[in-house]
Amino acid sequence: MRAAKLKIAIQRSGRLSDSSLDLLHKCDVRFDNGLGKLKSVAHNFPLEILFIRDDDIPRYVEDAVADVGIVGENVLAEQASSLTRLEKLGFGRCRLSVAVPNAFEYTNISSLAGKRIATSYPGLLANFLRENSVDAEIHSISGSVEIAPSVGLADAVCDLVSSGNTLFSNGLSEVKVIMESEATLIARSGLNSATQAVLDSLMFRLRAVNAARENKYIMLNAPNAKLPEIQLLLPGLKSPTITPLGKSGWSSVQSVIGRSDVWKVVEKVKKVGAKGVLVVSIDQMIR
Ligand code: PRT
Ligand code: ZN
Repeated sequence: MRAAKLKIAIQRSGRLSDSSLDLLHKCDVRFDNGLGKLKSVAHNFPLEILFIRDDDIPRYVEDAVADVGIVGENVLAEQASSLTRLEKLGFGRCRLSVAVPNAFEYTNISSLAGKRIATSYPGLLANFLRENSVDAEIHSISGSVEIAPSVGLADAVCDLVSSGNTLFSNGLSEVKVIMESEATLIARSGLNSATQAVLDSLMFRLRAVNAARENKYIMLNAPNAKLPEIQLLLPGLKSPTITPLGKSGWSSVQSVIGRSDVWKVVEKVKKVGAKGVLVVSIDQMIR
């Protein structure tokens, strides 16, 4: 009997492609992904990777052509997809926002009444306008939404924003965030038990990689007299590892800290008397 393979659909070429590939590689799944490839089979894990357009990913998963997929929450919401969201993946972060030309006199969302709004997200925009009882005209376009006001096609836009540079360089100001989004792992229901087991194993790795990304490993040397203070600053997973150094009266302390706390913690341990502080990345972390 052939071993079960899990089929994952990821974006072929676009903003989510590199991070999706990177995530699989960090999970130690090895495969070739030559340019233009539509499909690849992993060498060391029972996974088949399908490379497709992001908008088609939910449909591929619904139709059981793929078992799981990586796609932006914005695409799922626009397609009103009811597929199971297994895990937020922490990349492809953006927001769907309404933006208006700088000269537009905007006070609140009622200012959009009677206006033409260009968007590639007509479903989400329509819901938003309905929920806020604003009657506006939606112009559905598939790309270059940001130029619609300057060419006279619309009075406002509703588009994805990450850095805000595109809006800025087109003389538009973001006035209302409709939704926040990030890449998400989705799955169809009803996987057979063998395929589910492969998914469980991939999820185990994926969560370990994600947890690791949020944390750093810190190592430092400290005078023994300062250990109680340093221990309070470095709670670690259980408690820090403390081992004596060759030099008497000194110890080496090792611990895991949140990525966003690194600089704050490093400053504090330094003040308390730590020396030789090293901060390193973690590949996988299992709590
Ligand atoms: O060809 P395919 O259909 O697969 O790709 P696509 O062109 O439809 O999508 P792509 O690759 O542009 O985006 C894929 C996914 O990335 C989106 O569905 C979002 O989930 C996510 N994402 C994250 C973004 C952005 N950030 C983003 N900034 N998608 C698009 N943008 C665009 C936005 O539309 C605007 O044109 O980038 C511009 C704004 O960027 P900033 O940085 O100037 O604000
Ligand atoms: Zn697309």
